[in-house]
Amino acid sequence: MTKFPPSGASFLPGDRSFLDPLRSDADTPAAARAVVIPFGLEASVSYGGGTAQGPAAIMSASHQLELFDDELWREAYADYGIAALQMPPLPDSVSASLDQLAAVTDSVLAAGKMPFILGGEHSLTAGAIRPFAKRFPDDLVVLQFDAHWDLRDGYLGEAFSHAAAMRRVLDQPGHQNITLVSVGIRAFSEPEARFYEANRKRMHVHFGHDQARWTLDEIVAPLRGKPVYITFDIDALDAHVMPATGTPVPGGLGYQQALEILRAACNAAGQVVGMDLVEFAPIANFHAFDFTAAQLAAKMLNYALSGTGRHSLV
Ligand SMILES: [Mn+2]
Repeated sequence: MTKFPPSGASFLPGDRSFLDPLRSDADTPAAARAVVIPFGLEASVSYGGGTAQGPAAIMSASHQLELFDDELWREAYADYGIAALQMPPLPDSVSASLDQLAAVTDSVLAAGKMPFILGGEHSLTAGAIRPFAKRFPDDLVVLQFDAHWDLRDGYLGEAFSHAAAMRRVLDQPGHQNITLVSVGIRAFSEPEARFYEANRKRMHVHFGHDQARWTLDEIVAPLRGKPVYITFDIDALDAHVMPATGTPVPGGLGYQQALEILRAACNAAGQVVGMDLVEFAPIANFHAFDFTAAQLAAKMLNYALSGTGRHSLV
């Protein structure tokens, strides 16, 4: 039996956990189905920094969110329960950090709970995904929201760079059946384009420049009935909605548009097995963006674990 919480980690007390400390499940973290893992990895940043502070800013802004979900028309968190972990200090190297995260994610899954990692830079997904690849070797689908494709085979000498995150997900040793669905992509290099051309069987992409032609049905078709891991790089959102990120790119998703796709994805998936929200880099004294990131995180949990029905007023 795997130990839970995993060794070195502990449950955060209610007043430092996710959402309002006065929520009804604040004293029963062991019973929670969702486990928030704050993981402020920041090692391979290529432009603006600050994502190490992302998890703490999201956690603290989450205390200001309404517990009542405006679409589900109830305090949706109570359907599933939320615990948050205090992680041990990060090791020095990126690869040791990814090993640590893979071990923690594995223990959360072994306990029958859904891990939700708050980053931190996108390279963390390459570690987080390992236990999922092991458990769902035949049909795991990774749904990526991102401005960048992250398909480089390493960047600036770092194989586990944030710019290589999805490449590392797709080349998990022994796991060549992972499918990648990418939404909002609008900044990538020629080698990444060529990699896509050579791997189209495993990849579906919805480019930013094509937004007017996207349909929800088309985006979620590969997810139907499958185990789905959602990785949401916050720079998928348009830079005017979310400038608090290291490498913002114009021409991205609106907030409600992102929710609409998330809702459809959670509805289509056989099961959402895990999630991360990465690359949030808070801007000091500009709390609107902390709140946006926290609200997005809460919506992801509600859609994944509580349902996707709208305004069930009966
Ligand atoms: Mn990314």
